[in-house]
Amino acid sequence: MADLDQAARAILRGNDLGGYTVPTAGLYPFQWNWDSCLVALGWATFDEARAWDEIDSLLSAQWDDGMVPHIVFHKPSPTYFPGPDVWGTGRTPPTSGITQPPVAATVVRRLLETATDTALTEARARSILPKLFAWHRWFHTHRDPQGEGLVGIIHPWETGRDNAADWDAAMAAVPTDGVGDYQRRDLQHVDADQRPKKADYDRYLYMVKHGREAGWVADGLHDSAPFCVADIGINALLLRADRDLAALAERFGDGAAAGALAGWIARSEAGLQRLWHDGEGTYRSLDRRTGALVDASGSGAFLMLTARAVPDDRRQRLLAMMDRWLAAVPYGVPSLDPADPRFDAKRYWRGPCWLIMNYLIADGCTWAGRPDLAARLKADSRAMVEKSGFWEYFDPTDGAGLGGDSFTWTAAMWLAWAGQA
Ligand code: 9WN
Repeated sequence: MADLDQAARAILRGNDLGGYTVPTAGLYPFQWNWDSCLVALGWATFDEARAWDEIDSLLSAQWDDGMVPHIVFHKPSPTYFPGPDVWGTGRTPPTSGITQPPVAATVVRRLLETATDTALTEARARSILPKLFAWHRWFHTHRDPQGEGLVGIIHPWETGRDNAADWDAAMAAVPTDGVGDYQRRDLQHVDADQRPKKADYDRYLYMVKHGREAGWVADGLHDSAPFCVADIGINALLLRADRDLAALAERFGDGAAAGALAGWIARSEAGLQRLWHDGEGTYRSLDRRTGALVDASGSGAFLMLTARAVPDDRRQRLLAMMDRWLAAVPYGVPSLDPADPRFDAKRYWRGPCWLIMNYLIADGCTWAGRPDLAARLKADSRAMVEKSGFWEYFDPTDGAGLGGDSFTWTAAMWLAWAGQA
């Protein structure tokens, strides 16, 4: 649809602060990690060089140990909390102290596949390969200190699925001592019933305080953090990205990187199967502090299809779960099992649909031999945008737009996928 294509491009241009795109003005006035990578796919549909700038600007804030931070505070803004002073990472440019799902390598491989300017694309992909490899190595060493084939996250914000029910029990164990008074900014932009609760924020801030007091030194944090979960979503996306990075390393003749990646891939393939919950027929995150699988079935599990990591018998059961969820709501994929009593159609990652998740999961459905499911997710994504516009997320019961408006990654997913034939 030409009008919506044009509107989507205008959103990207409007949220462009010069080499990087903010997710939406006001609510998120900085550069976010997985947003920027996925948004590069949207830029590439009409400006390939600008797509690479998006990824380069994110990687320019990479830490010396390899971590790529979840927020880069390129320019100050008073409209978001917590800002650089709360994170206290002491970096230039200022950044947060945690990371986000590593989708960069997957995006880069896709940009290579769809390139029209091959020379530009090859050169720019080759130039960032060492940075991507260093980031993946950071995950596999600092976040998997025992070499279990599962990386741990030390803050729900690292998963990108901030207040998912997956974290409820692990969050309940996080203290709030010493957090003090603070003023949230998100509630000045979005209704409170669409955002995480105060009890969540108190704990989010306690975890930031812990990291700050530990000097954000990667080595100890995995073991000392008050919260540590092997999230099914980030582990699946890391495995997928490892596969994509290995393909890139081979293409550009980096045998050493390809060899290391092959080792990590084998370890993750084995480690991830330990997250299978046979009773429910799905994968679940693992609480590293208790050693137990979490007590919620969330949409992160479907990313195992995106990772191409589900053996045949398990695949049928996981797809049956998706069929059941999609039969329960007119618009998919909901972020939590609609049959879960905690399902909340409007509250952020506890029910609503996200176009970026649909895009990633649809790719997995195609791999799993279910093009009908991939088509349903694309049609639902298109219908939600046509009905409501380019919102941050959508109510799965009626397709209403939620969260921030004129949202960059929703516009990007429209341009790269949902709005196209
Ligand atoms: C915290 C920017 C980000 C997304 C996350 C989403 C939300 C931030 C917040 O917004 O998280 O990182 O303040 O709520 O959950 O996936 O990257 O769009």
